[in-house]
Parts: sequence; structure tokens; C-alpha cells
Amino acid sequence: MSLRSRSEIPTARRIVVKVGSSSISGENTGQIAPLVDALATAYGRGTEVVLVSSGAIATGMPYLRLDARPSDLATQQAAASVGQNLLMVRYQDALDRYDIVAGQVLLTAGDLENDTPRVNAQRAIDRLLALRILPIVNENDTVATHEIRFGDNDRLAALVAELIGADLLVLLSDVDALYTKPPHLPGAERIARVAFGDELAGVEIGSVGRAGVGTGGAETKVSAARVAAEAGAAVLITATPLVAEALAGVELGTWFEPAG
Ligand code: VHF
Ligand code: MG
Repeated sequence: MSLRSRSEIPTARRIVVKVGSSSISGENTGQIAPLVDALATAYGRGTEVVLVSSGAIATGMPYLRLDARPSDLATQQAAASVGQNLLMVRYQDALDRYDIVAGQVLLTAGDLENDTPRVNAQRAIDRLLALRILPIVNENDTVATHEIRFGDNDRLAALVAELIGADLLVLLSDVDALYTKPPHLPGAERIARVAFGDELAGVEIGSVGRAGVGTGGAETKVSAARVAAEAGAAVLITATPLVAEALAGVELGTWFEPAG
């Protein structure tokens, strides 16, 4: 059964929550614990929860003495290698408070396009969920190249939601909703609900994130939302500090109706 509105979120069976790099790295590293609190609440009521977390590159940057996101692939991969490890440690520290264990799942675009690795990934995530382990997914950055990337983690999250038949995808970033034009511009209004198939004509969608450590922006969120909605998952776009309210079903953010 697909979710019809935010008030049904607490009844969701299987959810994918995606968090962007700038929300959980640098000065926002402290947002990991409250994010985990909200995930643990959903987990505690029996919802199956998968976290798609960006932030490997951003988390690794200071350890490589970088103050900006590297532009060359090898340095991005090195930063991600260091950062992915630290990210998992930080998530597990926060999860320990709830006696929840995380499982790391690193995927490439090719893995989801080819039958054998795709079925393996699906089966592994299913088994982790059945074992009440919290899968934490990211792109396998050390082997992904520019040509074969997912594009960004919003898309990865939508493909994971499709892969595991999630009924909800939550996309968390620095911005609390989708707006009719970039939110800092005068006259920008929150879009509360997007009907299935609505092309959002007349909406000015930005392609740049604010903090400069992630990739994409509203544009990648909208295209990811369409992929997930097509696969039958409702999508909620909102800000990371609002995740607890979002998972409780409060009327916030932007809601994309699923197909069917
Ligand atoms: P974001 O735009 O913050 O979701 O980040 C990315 O798309 C890059 C994700 C990369 C990393 O962990 O750094 N796999
Ligand atoms: Mg992004």
C-alpha cells in the first residue's frame, strides 16, 4: 500500500532516509546524533530503516588537510576512503546508545545496472533488515569514476528505494523544502505537495547546493523524487534538523505523491 499523505509516515513499512554531506560534516557533525535519534525512533516502532549517507569526501577532507572539495578524482577517492571509515564510526557511536548495529553497503552505478550484483545487493539489504541491522549505504567512491557515477547520492537513494521496494524516501539537506524559486529570492514560496506526474512547470529549480561540499541541489532532488515516486515510494524533501518531525508525520517539507 502506498502512502497517501505525511500523516501515514508513522505506518510506513520500509523507509529510505538520505542525508547530504553538508548536514553531517564539518560544523554540522553534531547533527549525526539527533539524526540517529530520529532513525532509532522509527526503528523502534518496527519500521525497516535504510540510511543513505553522503559525506565521505567531506568527512575525509580535514584529514587530508583540504579546506575545499577536491576536484581531481584520485584525491576525491582518497578523501572518501578516509571519510567513509570515520563516518561509520560516528554513526555507530550514535547507534550504540540504542543497541543498534550498522551494516555498511557501498554500491556503484554498475552494481545496480547488472543483474547479478543487483540481486546480491537487494538480498543483502533484505537480510540486514530482517536481522534488525541498520544498513548505511553510500556510493563506493574509491572505484567509481566520473563516467560511471550515479551522478549524485539523491539518485542513489532513489535507486535504493526502488531496489528494496521502500514505501517512503526522505531526502534531507540544508533546505527545508522545495520552493517556487531559490529560497533566498523574494517571493519564493514553499511547494507543499507535488502530484504524481506534475512537471513543475514554472518552478525555478537550482542546480547548486549551498555549502559547496556536496553535489547537486534542488534539481537532483526533484529528479530523484520522480524516480522513487515512479517506483511507488512517496518522497519527502526537508531539512536535516526537521527529521524527527518529518518521520512523525508533521506537515512540513515537500511531499511527492507516489504512482498508483
Ligand atoms: P551530496 O550532494 O551531499 O548528497 O553528496 C554527494 O552526492 C557525494 C557523495 C559521495 C560522498 O560520500 O562524499 N559519495
Ligand atoms: Mg547533493
